[in-house]
Amino acid sequence: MVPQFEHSTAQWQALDAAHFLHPFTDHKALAAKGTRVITRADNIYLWDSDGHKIFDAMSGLWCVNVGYGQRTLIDAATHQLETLPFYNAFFQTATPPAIALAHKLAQISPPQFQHVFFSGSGSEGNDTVVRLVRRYWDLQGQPQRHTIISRFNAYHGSTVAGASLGGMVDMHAQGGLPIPGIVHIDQPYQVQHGRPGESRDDFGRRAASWLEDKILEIGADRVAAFIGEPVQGAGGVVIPPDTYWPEIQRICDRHGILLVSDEVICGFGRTGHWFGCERFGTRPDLITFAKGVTSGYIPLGGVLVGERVARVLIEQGGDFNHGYTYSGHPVACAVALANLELIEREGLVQRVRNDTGPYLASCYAALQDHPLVGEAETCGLMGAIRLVRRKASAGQPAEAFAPEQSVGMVCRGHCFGNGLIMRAVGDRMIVAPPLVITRSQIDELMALIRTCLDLTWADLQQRGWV
Ligand code: PXG
Repeated sequence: MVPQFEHSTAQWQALDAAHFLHPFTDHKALAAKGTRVITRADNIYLWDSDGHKIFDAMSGLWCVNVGYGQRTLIDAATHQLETLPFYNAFFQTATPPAIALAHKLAQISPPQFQHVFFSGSGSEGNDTVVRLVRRYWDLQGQPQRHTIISRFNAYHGSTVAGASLGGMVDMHAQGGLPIPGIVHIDQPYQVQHGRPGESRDDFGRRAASWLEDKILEIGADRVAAFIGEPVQGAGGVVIPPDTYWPEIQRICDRHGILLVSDEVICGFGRTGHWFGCERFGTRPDLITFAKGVTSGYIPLGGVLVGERVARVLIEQGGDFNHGYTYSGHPVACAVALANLELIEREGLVQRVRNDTGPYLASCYAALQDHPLVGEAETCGLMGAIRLVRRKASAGQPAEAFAPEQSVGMVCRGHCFGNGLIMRAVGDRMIVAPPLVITRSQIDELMALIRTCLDLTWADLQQRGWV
């Protein structure tokens, strides 16, 4: 008998409040309010336990790239569960799905990547990054090259190393983070750090120069690596100017520092390329991946290891004392292979680059006329709208809401009420729909977004906030 999940919403909420501690949640507040229970999904839609249909414009949690209900992924998992549900990759063993997936990832990634280290999640992937870059510099006879530079407002996961690499100050405040040897520079977000009259390109170069300032402050011979998301996702879809990443690459090259691209969100087609580094013109030494590699059907993450690092690791030999029970889990790897083959077969990367991505961009450009919209911008199939109190006019910059007004949460409430999942990050409303979304579904999304913006505007007028 397979487990049956037949309860009313009220019963689920009572059991949930009694036993389930949710991630990143005020448990007291949630227990009082009652959790929302999602019971099934198809394509880009979800249904909750009351039967409401919901437009999932966040692909689950940035991961369901091929949409829900894809038969080939389900069959791949079922077949592998029947054949070999688990075996490990320790003690000189491997399983066919893990080997085949490593080969496939080498084929679809930029040419410097020929090796992969598997983990169970993006956080574990970034723990691997920390271990790997320090191991690399030890093997190079430069153990003092220990410090990793990251950025404020970055998200690199929630393990101790992941949260330390991340630049979320609220996370650092709980648990004495970051761990030693991890430092942060400001993010390339012009709204926050731009100067009056500065062009986007100039801002991008100036923001990149903060990396060089930090390297010189620490001493280049003490810096191991720089890590960044091509587009900061959880930070609010912060899309850097096109001048930013090429300059970061030049700075890393100049000082011999490893460049790590955290592609947990940007990988596997999200930006209209297999990897975000290809969109922004960098040649990273390591790529962290997770989420879209299996479209979230089953947990899997890892690190693509470029030849610069892999050759040292392999040729110098000696144990790398790191790994996880589920490194190369055969069911997860089988699902990933089916997922990547589906992305290829359906041409989803090209579709995002040439069709749905540009279409979403044009729809977002048309949102600029809305009184609440400061900026509306996209990259591939990621979109962000900044809600503002007053729009920019006659050389005056837009006026932001006070952070304590939490206008993003007000807007998110209207989205919830209208069957749309759009995330709020401060005053930024963000989407990242499944890559299978069609033009007509983008039209449906834009109509929902407009409705929710209108309702938010009316709500804020009533509160006297605009
Ligand atoms: N790197 C990046 C860039 C991520 O976005 C991780 C690492 C960690 O992955 P795991 O699999 O350990 O969760 C992530 C995860 C949000 C949100 O609210 C984003 C993530 C996770 C949870 C919530 O946007 N990204």
